[in-house]
This record gives sequence, C-alpha cells and structure tokens, in this order.
Amino acid sequence: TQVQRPEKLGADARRDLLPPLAQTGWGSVDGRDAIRKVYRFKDFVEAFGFMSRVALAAEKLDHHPEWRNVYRTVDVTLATHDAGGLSILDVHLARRMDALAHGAEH
Ligand code: H2B
Repeated sequence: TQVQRPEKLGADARRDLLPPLAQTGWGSVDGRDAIRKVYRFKDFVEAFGFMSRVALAAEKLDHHPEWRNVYRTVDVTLATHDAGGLSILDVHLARRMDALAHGAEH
C-alpha cells in the first residue's frame, strides 16, 4: 500500500500559517520552497539536548529536519521532500521545535 503523501500548502494555508511562524524567527529560503530558522543556545549541551528532543519528535511525526549544528547554533531548514515543498508537516514540526527550544534559546 502507498504511504500517505502530504500535499504542498496552498496560497490560503500559507497566508494563515506562515506569518505566525515568521514571528518566531522562521523565514523563507531563496530559490526553494522551504522555511529556515537559526536557533542559538547557551552552549553546546543545550544545543545538542534540543536536537535530541527534536529527533524523538521528528520520528513520532515521521517528518525530519535538515539541520546543521555548529557549537551552540542549530541551523534548521524544513521542507517536505515527498511534496517538493512546504506541507502542513513542516508547520507542525516548526511549532514543535519552537516548543522544545522554549527557555533554552539565548
Ligand atoms: N521528512 C521530510 N522532511 N520530508 C519528507 O518528505 C519525509 C520526511 N518523508 N521523513 C518521510 C520521512 C517518508 O520518507 C516516510 C516514508 O514517511
């Protein structure tokens, strides 16, 4: 059986869902239908703790970030590869990541 494929977000959904994420630091990506945020933490332990919590959440959602960690920064890009752009799953993961970073960001 076919795994459920998420649909690319339509214009109406984008107008509703993306501005609140922009408020928390998520921005668009040049040349790509994706969103990006750079988190900065107190130190490496906080950054890696965040990544560990996100990894478990991502597995539960079956939706995974593209990310890069350098010392206390975590640079995240979200897109749905199966949809060729942004889907609702990226919005869900972005919100989850913000919740899991709460209190640890510097
Ligand atoms: N993560 C992201 N970011 N995009 C996807 O298209 C994607 C994923 N697909 N995680 C999932 C896994 C898919 O491969 C499985 C089969 O559901």
